[in-house]
Amino acid sequence: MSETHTIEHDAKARIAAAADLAALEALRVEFLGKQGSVSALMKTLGKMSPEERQTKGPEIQALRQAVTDELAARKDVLEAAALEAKLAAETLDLTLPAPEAPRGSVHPVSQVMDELAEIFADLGFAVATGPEIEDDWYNFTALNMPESHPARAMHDTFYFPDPAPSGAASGSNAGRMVLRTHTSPVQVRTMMDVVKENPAGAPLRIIAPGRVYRSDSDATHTPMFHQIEGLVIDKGIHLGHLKWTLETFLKAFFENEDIVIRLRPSYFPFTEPSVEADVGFALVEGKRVLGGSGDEPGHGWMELLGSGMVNRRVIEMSGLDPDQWQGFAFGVGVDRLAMLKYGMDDLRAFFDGDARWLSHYGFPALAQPTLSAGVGERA
Ligand code: 2NL
Repeated sequence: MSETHTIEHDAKARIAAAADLAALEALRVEFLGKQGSVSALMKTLGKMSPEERQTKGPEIQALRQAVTDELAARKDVLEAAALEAKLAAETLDLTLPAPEAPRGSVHPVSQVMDELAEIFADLGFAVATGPEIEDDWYNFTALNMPESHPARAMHDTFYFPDPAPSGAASGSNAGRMVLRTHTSPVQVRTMMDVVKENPAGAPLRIIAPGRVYRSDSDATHTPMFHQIEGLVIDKGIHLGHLKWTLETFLKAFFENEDIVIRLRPSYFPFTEPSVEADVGFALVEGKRVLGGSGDEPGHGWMELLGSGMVNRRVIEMSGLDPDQWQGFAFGVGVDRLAMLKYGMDDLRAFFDGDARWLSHYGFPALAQPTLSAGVGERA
């Protein structure tokens, strides 16, 4: 056998036996590298006679091509095998559960606020927010509570010590800053924004949820608590609209079509007439179960929220014409709603930050309340 045949035979056998890409690369250097055996043969061409080169030339070129092809073919096979091995070693089982990790929970107050936003969004209400440190005017005066009004004392307000820099007449509360005692000032601000945008006025449907503050602390009162107020302004609004809205909201919130409410005359400076809404309950094994008229034997009425037709003086102070625009408003404690719906009996535990309480009463962070899935579902 000629030398080219010997080399080709040897190369084919060893390339076929190369176990990995590194071994194959060593063979490439051995045959085709600068000092390689095929390269050495190429160099002999120069010293040959033209006749010899005529026959040996193509033979050596063919050898070089054959070895190159063998190397490339083996490389493809080895690379495919390497990829297969890598894929087999690196598979991820995407059906495995996520690893254990610290998990927070959504506080029942946040959950209830989300539920309320969802329920009222469905009724066409937008969510309005505003400052917790309020100007005395927005918190009281604009709500028909002049300085002499006993309701200001009724509210046990946290006043800031210094008058606001804008400077009001001394000896007056005007310009004084307070921790807002209700979210009504948010609604006043929203009405005034509407007038700024449109001096003739425009209809409005908002809820104003958030923190409010009163200097009051006992088993059933905390100095900070959560309130949600609702306000509808339009033409020809009457108590019937208020009653339907409250009934519809409470049925959706408690996920109970049997909820019955009773409106009872009351007094708030910012509404006229003012009505308190009671919700009927039945006593079942000593526990209050909401639903049905409270007038049946073994039933009763529970005071739940305050509301009324917006006082025309409030509409006027917000810059709207009270002969054109009417409205209703209501206010309810969010903490109280959460306790009633989810069965907590101690308000103070809401603000202790006890991790065991939070993991027991909290909600999964990824479970957003929706009307279609049920506003109060835990999973
Ligand atoms: C309660 C009762 C209420 C309002 C809040 C309101 C807001 C504006 C105008 C008129 Cl801008 N009213 N809000 C009305 C009636 C009752 O809250 O028991 N709160 C704890």
